[in-house]
Amino acid sequence: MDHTDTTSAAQPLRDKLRGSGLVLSWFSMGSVPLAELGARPGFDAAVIDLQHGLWDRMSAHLAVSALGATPVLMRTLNDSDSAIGEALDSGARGVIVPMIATAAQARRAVAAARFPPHGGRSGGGVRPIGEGFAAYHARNADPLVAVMIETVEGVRNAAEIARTPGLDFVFIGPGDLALSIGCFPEPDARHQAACQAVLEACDAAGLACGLFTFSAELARTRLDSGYKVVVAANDIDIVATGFARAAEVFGVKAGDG
Ligand code: 3PY
Ligand code: MG
Repeated sequence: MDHTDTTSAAQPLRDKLRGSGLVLSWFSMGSVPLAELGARPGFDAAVIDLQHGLWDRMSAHLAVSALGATPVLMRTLNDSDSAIGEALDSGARGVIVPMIATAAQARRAVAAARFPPHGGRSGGGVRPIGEGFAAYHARNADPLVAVMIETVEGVRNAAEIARTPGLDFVFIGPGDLALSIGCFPEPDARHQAACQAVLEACDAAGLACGLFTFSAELARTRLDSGYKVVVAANDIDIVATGFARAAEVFGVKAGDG
């Protein structure tokens, strides 16, 4: 499928991926107003995390409305056809599919996001039908698809995964990768080498590579070192550190009653 379709709703994100990269905000707490506030500074896209976040189907749908012009990507619950189709039915511009370890899994994820004849996605859903399915289809037949490499097996297969036709980027999950390598919670040289191997595999395939970053400062550093997708802020850390900082002013430490 042509990835320079100017009528595609995902095209502005694809252009940024090829240019300066994507700086994301990330939302796990299942709160529509929190996502609305957090997306206001104007990051390139907001991610609604359906894998580890507290979102249900309705709140994820409402978050897409509340975020208005901010493009939304959904991190899906898993790599099943139904999880990918359901996430896209919300009106999201694309999906980030977790725990992909093989090229066959990556190919299936891409196919699950595309309508026939390019894939197997079922047509339907409140937003697509409400918009008028023909118009929806014309703009959303080619959503952004990213797969997460976050296991030792995924790193081993990174070169093959990165060559998956129709894939927009690979996204590294550093936390799960550390668990898989056996160096959680202190990533070591093996972790660094694994991330570098994935980045190089993507470079060789001409594919953008991103990774989850836990702070804006780290996001900036990673962007400067060749990664094309980073997370500037996530709601759990922003809320937790914000309250902790306020408590410090009063000399209150975590655990004080
Ligand atoms: C990981 O670090 O494993 C992630 O999935 C980040 O969200
Ligand atoms: Mg993970």
